[in-house]
Amino acid sequence: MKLFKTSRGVLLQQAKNVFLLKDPWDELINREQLYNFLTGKCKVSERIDDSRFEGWINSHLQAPIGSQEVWAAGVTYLRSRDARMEESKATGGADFYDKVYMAERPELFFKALPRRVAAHGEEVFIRKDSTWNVPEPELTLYINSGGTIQGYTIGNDMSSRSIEGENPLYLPQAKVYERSAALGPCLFIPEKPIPPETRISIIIKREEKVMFEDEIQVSRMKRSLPELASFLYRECLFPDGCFLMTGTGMVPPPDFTLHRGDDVEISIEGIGVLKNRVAVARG
Ligand code: DO4
Ligand code: MG
Repeated sequence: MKLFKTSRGVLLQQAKNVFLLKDPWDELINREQLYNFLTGKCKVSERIDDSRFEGWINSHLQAPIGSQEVWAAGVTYLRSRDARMEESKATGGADFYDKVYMAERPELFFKALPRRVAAHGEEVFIRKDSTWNVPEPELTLYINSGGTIQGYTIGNDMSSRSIEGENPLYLPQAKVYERSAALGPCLFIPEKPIPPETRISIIIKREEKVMFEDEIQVSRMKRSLPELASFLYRECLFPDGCFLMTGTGMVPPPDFTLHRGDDVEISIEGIGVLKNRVAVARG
């Protein structure tokens, strides 16, 4: 099942049917058995025809987030560890990435307030004071207030490699700025947890030319998804639940940096495609 948040209401897609839900987003998704709750909703909600559904998705789609915080896990795939060790070699920060990859405690960091998150189709930003920028395609969990994973979406953890590479203590500036995160296009709520074979893929295009493409399976992640969720909930309360990006397994080669106007397309099997154009904030 998929939930699409639009400025006109929430659309629930189940197989070929689409229903309009009137519930406020935060209240709707913060459930212990979200899949079962939504199954019940299909029986009592108004059906929407295909053309109305498409129209709302094309013109009124929002990121699938209400008042939740967005957090992120780092160095959960070998590729992320290796790329970061390389970029911080000259400044002496490389060991930290290896240590966190091996440690029991994962790297978790605060990523975004909802207002900094781009929806599918909106622009993501690169920083004006950064010379080396990449998208990070990440399976993103929706965890309810009780700490259990209820849904999934696609996340883009936009990152400045030049700022992070200069000093790991600059991580918050490399990661947290206007439109440094994208989520969407929907919240996917399967009956069972997402399978480990699920493929995540990315294509970066510059004027329609493919500049970088790659894919990886979720099974290549070093940690389990519930393990990441349980560390995050150890000493934090999330009354409306929260979103957790689970780390990138794909990093473009060192000579690649994003340009204004590039298109980033991230796909995750079962969920869909999150597409955003790269821009620079005005001012
Ligand atoms: O260690 C810094 C951030 C790592 C990260 O964002 C990732 O591995 O996806
Ligand atoms: Mg990341």
